[in-house]
Amino acid sequence: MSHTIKSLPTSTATYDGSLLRVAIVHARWNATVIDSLLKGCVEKLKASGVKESNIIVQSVPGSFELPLACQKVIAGSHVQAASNVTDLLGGLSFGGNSRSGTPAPPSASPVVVAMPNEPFDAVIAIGVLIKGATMHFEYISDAVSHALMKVQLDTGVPVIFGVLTALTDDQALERSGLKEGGHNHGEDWGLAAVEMGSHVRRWR
Ligand code: DLZ
Repeated sequence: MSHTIKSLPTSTATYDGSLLRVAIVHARWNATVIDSLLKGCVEKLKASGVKESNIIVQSVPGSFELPLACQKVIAGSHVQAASNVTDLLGGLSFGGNSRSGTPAPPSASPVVVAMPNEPFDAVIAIGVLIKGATMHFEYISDAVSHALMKVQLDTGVPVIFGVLTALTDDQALERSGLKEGGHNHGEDWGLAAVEMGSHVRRWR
């Protein structure tokens, strides 16, 4: 197997996700790219044994909203708005192109999920920021990355940094597996959630 020095080598350890509860919080901006990242992420969660019923999905408009939503999801106050992954996989397409100027509408039929009083083992924050003509990109990237780190350190729940900060559309397409020769980073985030969730369970 060949990989560049920048890649994450395949882990020699295997992690069993069958007992884990994972939340995915995703932005809707740049919907085509988000769709692909979400699919890759969910595929790897399931391949690692995480049960569909233990994967909760919550959407927010843009990446700037991710930290607060992650914090609230961890606190368990999102029950009314969450969709489960079956709903997600059944109708995962927000339409539009990778640079739609507005966020896609929320999922057409949100499912109210009964939330047992069990904590999440990991939360995956997914967003796609693409550099435009203004400084928006820099401010949001900086604020969101710091805030997501703060959420995980404040709560003790791993928050997986699934935010692409792309300088071009092409970079975003490549990193979401939508371009020939690219790689879907959503897959890595699913695996990271299972690994970190498993570690934190042991460290409790
Ligand atoms: C406003 C904005 C812009 C210009 N670009 C993006 C983007 O590339 N990716 C993304 O996730 N969100 C973007 N947003 C929306 C902000 O994240 C946020 O939703 C709004 O500023 C409202 O708080």
